[in-house]
Amino acid sequence: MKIIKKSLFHSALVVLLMLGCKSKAEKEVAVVESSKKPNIVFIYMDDLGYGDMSAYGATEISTPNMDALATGGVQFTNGYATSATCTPSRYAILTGRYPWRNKDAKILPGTAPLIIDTTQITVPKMLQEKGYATGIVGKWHLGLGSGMVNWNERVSPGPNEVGFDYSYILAATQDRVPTVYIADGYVDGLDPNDPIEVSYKENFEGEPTGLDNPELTTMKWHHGHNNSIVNGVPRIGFMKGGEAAKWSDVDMADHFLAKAQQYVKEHKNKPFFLYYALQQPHVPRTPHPRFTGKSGMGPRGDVILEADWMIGEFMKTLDEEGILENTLIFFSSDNGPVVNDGYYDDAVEKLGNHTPAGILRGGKYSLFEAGTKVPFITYWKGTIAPGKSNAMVCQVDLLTSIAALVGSDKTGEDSENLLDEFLGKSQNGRDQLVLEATSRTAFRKGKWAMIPPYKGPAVIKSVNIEIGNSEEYQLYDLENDPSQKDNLAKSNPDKLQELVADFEKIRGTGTGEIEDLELK
Ligand code: NG6
Ligand code: CA
Repeated sequence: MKIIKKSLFHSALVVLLMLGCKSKAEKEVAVVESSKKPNIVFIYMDDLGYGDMSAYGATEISTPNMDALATGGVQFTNGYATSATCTPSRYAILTGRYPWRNKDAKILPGTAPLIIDTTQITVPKMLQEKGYATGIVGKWHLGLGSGMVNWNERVSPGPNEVGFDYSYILAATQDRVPTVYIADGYVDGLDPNDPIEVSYKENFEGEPTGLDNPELTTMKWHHGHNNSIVNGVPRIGFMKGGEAAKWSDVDMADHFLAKAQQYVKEHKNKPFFLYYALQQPHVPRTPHPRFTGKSGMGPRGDVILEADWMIGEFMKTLDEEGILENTLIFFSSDNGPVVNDGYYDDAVEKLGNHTPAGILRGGKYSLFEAGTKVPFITYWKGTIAPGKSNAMVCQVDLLTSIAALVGSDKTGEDSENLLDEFLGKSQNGRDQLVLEATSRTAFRKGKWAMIPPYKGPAVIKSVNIEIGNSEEYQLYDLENDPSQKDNLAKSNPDKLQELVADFEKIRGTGTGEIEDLELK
């Protein structure tokens, strides 16, 4: 805090001095300066694993631009998404509220209604109140509208109704329809004579599908993903019309980068918040041809390199616009990694020695560490001193921490003020954390991880991930056993009791309705 206070004090002093002896124009400039708040940027990856960056130990792939954030900022080794899938993590990062409190915070179809209450406090709303311009570019996946959506009119409520002045999004995921961009609620490039229809229940007559027309696909589905075909890729869900508005998959990363850069350029003179939510390395992995084959690891590796390049270009823009030293960046991922997530895309065959989860057990969908422990970095050139931190921090903490930074009294229901940790001034972090994976929850306290018993398969075979189900309680000492090999529940009953009691205090005793994964 000290540095910030000092610089605010400094600018206030400058104002006073200037008011005394300068012309009117100069006085106005000085007043603007005095209210200068840092820009805040979230760079959010989709399914990037703890072991997918060289800064986090990857040796088979090189991510120099992501690494530059890690080595120039605070690199957290105990940083968590709240959840092992996308929608719940994205709910928490914006609301500061545990996603398991909202029964609708599960992987959403492209037709799902908005799951954030429009009266709920969110990071962008809190920042709007503090005079920030707020924008989102990239993946949304928090639902749109309040019932049946008509994609040919303005789609609302959506990001603009929960705090973003500007939104340029893909509605759900790259593998789900509608495969169009939505700009402030309107489908970008829609021809009114070719309206869009979307359904997750049944196909539209005469429209080809991955299931019936494999000859029309250039990417083959492995499980799920056999509905409407767009650009040769069979998707989840059915869609008709909207030809002119359909996105080009291979250009998506460049397209979002250009929007993010434009946003920065247009808002560089006021404090802004930008949520830049990249779509990689989630399926379908569709690198631009200039990245194809570059990783030697197939499309999954190629899109990680592509994303890394995008981040480098984005950082250059902040630098060129002269605002790098006035911008606090959070970099993270919404959940852990998955290799085969539903397409035959060589990810398994060409993985070689790469370990997307590093030494962690599990992956996306899992209550084991790899589900939620993700790369997590804060970067603020000139303000944050580079270093590593093993403080336990979570994306749910951003709301309250950022509120503290900008002088807002808003807090998130489950969001702790970890501003000092994020600025690299404290290594304390949270004491405890409830984690979620496909509607099941588990607990972290200190160095301990506890997973309560759950029925169901131990491994989701289609994706080949251990998701943490067991008929017995599991207790792991993460300091001595970060790969969770040794279940200490039986040998350490007191510790187990303590964690179960603390967990149930927060979570209640019922584990709620378990999401039907449909991954088999
Ligand atoms: C699953 C999809 C998977 C991915 C995931 C959402 C199938 C068989 N699998 O249901 O491919 O889209 O949902 O990923 O449909 S997330 O990162 O957005 O949570
Ligand atoms: Ca994800």
